[in-house]
Amino acid sequence: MKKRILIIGASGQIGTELTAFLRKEYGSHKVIASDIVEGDAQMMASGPFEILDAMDYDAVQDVVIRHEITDVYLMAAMLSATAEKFPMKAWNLNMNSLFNVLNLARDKKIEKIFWPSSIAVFGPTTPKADTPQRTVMEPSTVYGISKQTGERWCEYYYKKYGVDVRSIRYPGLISYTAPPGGGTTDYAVDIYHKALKHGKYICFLNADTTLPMMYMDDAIKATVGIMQANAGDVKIRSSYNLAAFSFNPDELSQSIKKHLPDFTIDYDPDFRQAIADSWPQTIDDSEARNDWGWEHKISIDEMTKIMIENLRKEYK
Ligand code: AKB
Repeated sequence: MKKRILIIGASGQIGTELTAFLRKEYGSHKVIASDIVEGDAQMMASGPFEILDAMDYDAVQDVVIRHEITDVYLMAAMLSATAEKFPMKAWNLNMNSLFNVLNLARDKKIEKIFWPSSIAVFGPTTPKADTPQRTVMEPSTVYGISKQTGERWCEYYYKKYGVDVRSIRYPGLISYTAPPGGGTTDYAVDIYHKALKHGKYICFLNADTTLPMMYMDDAIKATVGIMQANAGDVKIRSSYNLAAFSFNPDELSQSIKKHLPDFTIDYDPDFRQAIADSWPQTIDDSEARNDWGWEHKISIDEMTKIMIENLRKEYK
């Protein structure tokens, strides 16, 4: 099978792990990583890398043609907290990058697209518990508005032009390799670093702020899983709800205390509290489970064990 993959935004939190996974799965030379900044040493050494601005249509097209790309994973985006500070920049990045790849697919220059959406598509009027796939969606953040709009465009390009675009609504993602950048769920990564480094953490969300979360390995499995699914099984072409578990900062701190009993947490909520308060607490992802066989593997406590074991090496 002639598959050649381009990852746009490969140097970020998800892109770093996705690149490593896809290079193992398909062979290093078939997976071209790209970003506006270089990736980590492992990424740069393990396969081709292109400096690429996701908003520059000609540059994206040039890389696609030169490397005979079939599949694009568009991971470049400005996340919720940063987007509130730079609304127009966030809108331009999140929308223009999507149109660039959708238009390349419409014009038959690529075959398949993965584009991530987010739980941020939901808003304060959405039911918070077991949030259904289809429900009230009135996002109140710039990031959420861009993701909801992107979902509508994905479905439109699928129906109107037959573009094979696939998407999932990521919850907060936790990993120990590349750091997250500018999200509201970032505390759930930072807390592990601070727990190991200082034994304490000051959280920018309140103790009882429950949000949907997932360990990165499961998120990568879902991402590659939906891309490998038979086209007929991918029935939703806007974006699929996806879930593993939900927790609040207090519950996460209890999980950390099982390994670091002296760990303490304090709370000093900032503007990100309002963003978190507008999002669901738990997600109904039964359509992803039924349509293309999604299942998560890793629990909160398993995640904590993995995070602490790996980050311990960094803070020795
Ligand atoms: C963020 O917090 O902005 C992201 C997301 C939930 O999409 N992690």
